[in-house]
Amino acid sequence: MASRVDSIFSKPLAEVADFKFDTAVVSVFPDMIQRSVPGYGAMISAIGLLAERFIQPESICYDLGCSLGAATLSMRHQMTESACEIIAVDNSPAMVAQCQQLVEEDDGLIPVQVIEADVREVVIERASVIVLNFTLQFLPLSDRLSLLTNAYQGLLPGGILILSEKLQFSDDRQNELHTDMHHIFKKANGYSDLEISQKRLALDNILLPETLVAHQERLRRIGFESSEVWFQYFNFASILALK
Ligand code: GEK
Repeated sequence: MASRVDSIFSKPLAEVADFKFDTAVVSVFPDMIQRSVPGYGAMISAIGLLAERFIQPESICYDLGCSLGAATLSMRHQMTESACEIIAVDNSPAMVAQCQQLVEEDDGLIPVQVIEADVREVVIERASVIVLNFTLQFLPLSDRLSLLTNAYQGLLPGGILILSEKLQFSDDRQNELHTDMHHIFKKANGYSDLEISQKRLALDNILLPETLVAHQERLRRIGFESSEVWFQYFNFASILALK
């Protein structure tokens, strides 16, 4: 799919509404996420490699908050285990429709089901790999424990959770530094100050980052044996949690 260039926030808006994963966002999403999330492409590639390492026979890989299925397709093309499938879930109808089309156009052999649903309502079972690539951060804080508990319970022994999130830091100077560096990253990728500040406002109420310690403590309380950061670029990190 030829992704259009993201210019959604390029004109001054009288009022900046909360960000929505709608048709306009879907049409520019690959460009938007590449230019906004430091290390996104590297993480997507590595998710495929991790899935290949941890896939178990006759198990399921879940991509929760799949957007256009980048992690799904990366896993599909790396895994050689045949008797398994991938379930990709998103609650944005526009994302799901486009993801479904991309999966159909893709030549991978592993079956992929694309489901329009809220990740909080998905039954997770026989999972060897669960991916939450920048999705948990959009859920209310009070819903995160139950989603991750559900994920833990649906994982097979030896299964993994890949949890990528924008991070907050407990030290104010670190917070400021990483926020600045993220903006410098976006500017280097062609976004203007206006685009950066309007997008930031649009995400203010809906993207709620937590600290690494908060993530790791919750994962430990749920039962994950260990969780470590395997990738970080400024305030964007990915955690690998082992059951
Ligand atoms: C990628 N993982 O390219 N239920 C289902 N989906 C949800 C929910 C929910 N409750 N809340 C948000 N989403 C992708 C990128 S984007 C991250 C993930 C970003 C979905 C939402 O519709 C969107 O598609 C996705 O989570 C977040 O690897 O844009 O920063």
